[in-house]
Amino acid sequence: MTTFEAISGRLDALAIEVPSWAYGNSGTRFKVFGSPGTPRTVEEKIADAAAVHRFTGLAPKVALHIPWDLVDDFGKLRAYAEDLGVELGTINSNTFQDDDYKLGSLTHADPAVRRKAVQHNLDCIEVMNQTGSRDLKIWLADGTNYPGQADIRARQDWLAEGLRKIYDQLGDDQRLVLEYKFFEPAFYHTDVPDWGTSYVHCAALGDKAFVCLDTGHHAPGTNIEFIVAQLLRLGKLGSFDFNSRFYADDDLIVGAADPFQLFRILVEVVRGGGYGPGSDVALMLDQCHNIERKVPGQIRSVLNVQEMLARALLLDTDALAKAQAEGDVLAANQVLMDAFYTDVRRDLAAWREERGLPADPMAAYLASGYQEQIENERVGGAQAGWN
Ligand code: PSV
Ligand code: MN
Repeated sequence: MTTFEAISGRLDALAIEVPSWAYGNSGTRFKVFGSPGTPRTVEEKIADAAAVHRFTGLAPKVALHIPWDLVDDFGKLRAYAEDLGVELGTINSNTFQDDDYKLGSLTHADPAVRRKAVQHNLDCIEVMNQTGSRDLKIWLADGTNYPGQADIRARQDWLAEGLRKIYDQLGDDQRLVLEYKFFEPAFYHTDVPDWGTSYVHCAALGDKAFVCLDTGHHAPGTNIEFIVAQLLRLGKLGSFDFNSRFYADDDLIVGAADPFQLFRILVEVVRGGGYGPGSDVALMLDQCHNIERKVPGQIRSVLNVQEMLARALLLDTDALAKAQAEGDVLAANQVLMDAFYTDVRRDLAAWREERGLPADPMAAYLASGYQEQIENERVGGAQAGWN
């Protein structure tokens, strides 16, 4: 059995990217509840993200969504973030909230709409040049609701053409990550529904294109760790959007619905070289806090990732390989479960203290007065949300 002491140094490499929109209001189609202290500006979102990093030491980057986080001067925003101790991360383009995109964006039958969607992504690359971001993340709401509604084959060709135009404008150190999702908002077909479709387009584009895996974007029961293993094997896993779900794309706190699944995913991440100083895989969150407070919601999320990562690192890979080679089904399963069932919470508390972090980041946040401060200060103005 591997000891915590043996793996504790490896935990230092954990750097999670939090989404700016997690700090804004969100909800379902039934209701979006406001909450006291919700940011009104992108600067306030970044301040909240910086608080998560201050208390946990785990979240040094914030992902932005354009146009939700559009500002006049991204160089200034970058300096603002850096002063607070965080960097600006992935730039998410948004071709799903404009009336023109009702029937598609990069896959729309009208070339003018396709051009507009391409141009928006090129504008996002310009933002990346100013923020110093590496990744452009593209998720398309494109799809249809009824059989026969559109030419699903032609749409793949238009998609390939549009992605090529975007890809060709990437700088040498920039990447495109293409996120897939099996349904919603479209209910019959989606133009990038699965990892295979994303992989096909990324492989055609070249070595700066990668697949983005959002854990909430699969049919129930899908073996996500297998997809992780396959994409790492192919060298095409670019990033994660971590969240958890009970039913569809619930965007709940990571590890809340199924901690064992999170563990199994992280085991394959570690095994496949997707974690650590040599890896370019971005560990991002994509979450919404509809009813819980948002900053502690993010703190809980990053702590859950750290906890399951520690358990994944504790896996006795030699013992596992031996049992697998011997075809010892029960022993192999036991080795895996031993790591999963290991309670690392006290060890992690000590690990944090050794690094000058609060042993219990959640308690430290709640005692810090930050929540009361933002609730008192952020009065008036329009609370941020998905607009
Ligand atoms: C789509 O459901 C998605 O996962 C994409 O990443 C979007 O950009 C994001 O949600 C917004 O939260
Ligand atoms: Mn996502």
